[in-house]
Amino acid sequence: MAEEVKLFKTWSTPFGLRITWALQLKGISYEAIDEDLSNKSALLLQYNPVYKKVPVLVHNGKPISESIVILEYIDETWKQNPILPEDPLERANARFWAKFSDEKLIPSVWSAFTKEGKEREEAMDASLENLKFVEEELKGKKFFGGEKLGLADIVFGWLGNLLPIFEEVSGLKLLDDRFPSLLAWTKELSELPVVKYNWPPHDKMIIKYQALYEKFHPAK
Ligand SMILES: N[C@@H](CCC(=O)N[C@@H](CS)C(=O)NCC(=O)O)C(=O)O
Repeated sequence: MAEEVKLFKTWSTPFGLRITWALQLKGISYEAIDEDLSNKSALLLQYNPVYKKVPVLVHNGKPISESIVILEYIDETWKQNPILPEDPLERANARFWAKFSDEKLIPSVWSAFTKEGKEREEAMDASLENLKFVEEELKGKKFFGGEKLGLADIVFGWLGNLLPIFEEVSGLKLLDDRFPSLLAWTKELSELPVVKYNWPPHDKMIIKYQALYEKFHPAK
């Protein structure tokens, strides 16, 4: 039976980009459906009634939500070009860092982008502290798991495209030469064809996040 793979996403979502990379790494053909999050489709609401968010992967009519869950599903379903290592300890490590990205680093960076005054300073400090942990983990390595792109790299991909947009729009600087290993990692990542050819357009991202920034920081 021919497989049917659909990916509900938006043009800009870093969470959806993870799935695009994974599907393309595996060489899976799929249909991409771009949602308008201000007017979510009935299908999206049907497929992800709990979170009502993208990305959603629909494989032969069955929906899977939450990007890290989807990545693991993809890896278990299509075995070629594995994104999780064989060794249980290494798998646990990849999952640990993926969780750290979404539960610690993203909230701190998001607060630095959206808050003002003392709250922003605290969020910047927290972000820098979190980035230091990542820097330590990447020391002496090309990717999180070693020589090859894996789960943690895919999950941290937003550091390669979204963080520079946040920095450009807000004037805040997080990723600089205090983090040489992280900078080298973003370069390695962005040179991979699967990554390079799928970045959302820079100018469009600036317009989107400039508008968002202004919403959080209205002119006084
Ligand atoms: N934890 C989710 C986060 C997904 C997420 O936040 N998606 C955003 C777009 S970037 C969304 O669909 N937001 C719609 C909403 O919050 O109503 C994942 O990893 O998939």
